[in-house]
Amino acid sequence: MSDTLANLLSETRQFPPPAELAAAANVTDAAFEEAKADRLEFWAAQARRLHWHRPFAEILDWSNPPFAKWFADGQLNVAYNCLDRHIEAGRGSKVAIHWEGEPGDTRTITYADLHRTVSQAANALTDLGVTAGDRVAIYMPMIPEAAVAMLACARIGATHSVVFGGFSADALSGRIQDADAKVVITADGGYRRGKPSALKPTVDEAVSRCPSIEKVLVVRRTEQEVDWTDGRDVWWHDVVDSASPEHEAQPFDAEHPLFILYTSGTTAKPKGILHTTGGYLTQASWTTHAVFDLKPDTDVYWCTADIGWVTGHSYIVYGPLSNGATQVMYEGTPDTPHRGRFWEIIEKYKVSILYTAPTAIRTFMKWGDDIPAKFDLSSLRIIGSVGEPINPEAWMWYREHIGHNNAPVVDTWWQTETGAQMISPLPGVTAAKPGSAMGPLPGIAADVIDDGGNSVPPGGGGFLVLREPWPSMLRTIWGDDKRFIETYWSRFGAGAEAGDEWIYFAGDGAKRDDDGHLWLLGRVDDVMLVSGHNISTTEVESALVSHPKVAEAAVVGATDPTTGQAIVAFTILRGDVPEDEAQGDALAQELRNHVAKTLGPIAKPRQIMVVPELPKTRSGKIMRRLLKDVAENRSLGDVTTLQDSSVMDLISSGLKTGK
Ligand code: 6R9
Repeated sequence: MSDTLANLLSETRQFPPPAELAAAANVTDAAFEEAKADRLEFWAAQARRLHWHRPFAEILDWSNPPFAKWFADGQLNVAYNCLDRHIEAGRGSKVAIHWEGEPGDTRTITYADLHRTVSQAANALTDLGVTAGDRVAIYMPMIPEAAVAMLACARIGATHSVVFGGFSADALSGRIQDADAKVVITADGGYRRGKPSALKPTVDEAVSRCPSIEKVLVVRRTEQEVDWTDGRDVWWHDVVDSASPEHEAQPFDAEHPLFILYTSGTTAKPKGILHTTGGYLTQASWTTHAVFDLKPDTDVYWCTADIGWVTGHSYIVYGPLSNGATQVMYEGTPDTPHRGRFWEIIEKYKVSILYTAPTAIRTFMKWGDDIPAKFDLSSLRIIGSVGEPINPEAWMWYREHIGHNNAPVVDTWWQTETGAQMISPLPGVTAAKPGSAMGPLPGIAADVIDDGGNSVPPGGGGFLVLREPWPSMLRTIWGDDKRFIETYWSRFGAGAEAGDEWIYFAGDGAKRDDDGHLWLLGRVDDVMLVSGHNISTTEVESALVSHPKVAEAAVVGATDPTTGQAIVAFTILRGDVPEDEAQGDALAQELRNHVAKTLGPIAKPRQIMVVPELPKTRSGKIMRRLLKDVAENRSLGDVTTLQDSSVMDLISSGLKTGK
């Protein structure tokens, strides 16, 4: 990005918090004042919300940047914080998890139940030879045992590495090998889209290439036939159910490794992001309390992510459970057995806090307003978004059709690397603008800088960076300190030999509006250069989605002989657009003009293609790289991280027939 991003989109709507919510909010404006007065003391106070077996004296050790140590002389146990202390406070009979299986089977799990099962699993893992510091891979469907497995590892100080249950044997074996894991915890399968989907065969194939694996612990969920390797494979119900429910949680150092989670680079080898114990739990726990305003006695919380994604780690397992929340956990897809499944679940459990992704929200828009309208969503009081920039139109739809024009929308920016939320409105404080993540949370030093490393003024755009270490920051890339420094710390500041300050940059562009609020513009590799102007794919996508006929859009910059790059847009239309209109040139022209009118003629797409689906990763991010291959008439690059690999066939065949 040579000069700053064009500041195209402007948004004047702003929605202050409902007065009642603001009056009773867990966190108020005062938090910003406290953090400003003493940032480290602010985080120390949040750390003290947890139970420390040995209190810390030192808050931050930044003597060897960019390797941070938080609360390093303190000791704690993550599982103790998520379970035992709630039971000791007399809340054992409180529901921790309302689990909803995709076929409609349900389980209600109290904190006492969860504590017992986690203790048994901790004993069983110990009997299988797992000790503190060992790595355990977890490859599971969305069943309660997935959370139990993570907590059992945390309880005994084993480092878990959760691999998304949809990944291939190659992806799984690569991750097991990189982490040198000793045990895999898996299931026979899980339910997806109305049918059992097997997991064990993938584990068998992966493990055949992983000599480090000694045991495979298998939960029975679908009762599918499984191949069995005697001596290696062990049924969960054999060893966990019979294990002692007595287990005393041992304290671990605050910097003890809690988990590794792999993020895929675009082409390179996945990076094993390492998170440790005290700082991670401090920020995951406090942000759950602050950003969701979680009231454990009255709220019912639901995060729709998969535990194979960082959102599932921080906002299904560690954040909510450390706060003693009651939450919903759902196994399957939003359209099984019908497209109102999410809303049915919200009505059934009276969910009050919902956390989901823009990709899901845009899909619901496409399916039509009438579907959520059939359900009682009045219990919802806060609705969150994560994973991608949320288009203003999708934000408004979410607020209106899901949040009954009243529930604050919290658009939360963060990354696997940041461990917990970093930039977000606070629901009782911030008057949020549709599409903006607004500003850094208290205690977070986010900035937008230009190529030269200078903060951009209001109205400017550039690179989103973090100028100070934060408690839940990644500590390194597993086994590769050098790559950690090169990837995140070498573009600006001390790592680039430009000053003494260490500046973290992980690839996102952002702009600061005239009021100083932040707008995330996607990855900087997704910025297009059209006739010398930098235009973000996000802004053009938002302009397209603001047209009443468009449900979803993905935009790429394709090489163009005259303009350098030209804008090519792939759009999914809303359900009610008739087929003949969808296929006609008139609509494409109308959409091109709409973008030109919204953002200016420079952003007018050269080409608009109507497609039935967009290629997405498992966490819902659009894979623009593949669309770029289509736009530039190239053969497709690697498709292994696609959620549904047939999507690219659909797109290509749709284009050939002129659809
Ligand atoms: C939590 C998670 C991180 C990348 C991040 C950014 C994008 C996430 C966002 C957002 C705009 C938001 N991202 N939240 N962009 N607004 N609210 O998604 O982690 O899977 O590691 O992805 O996702 O581009 O850099 P991860």
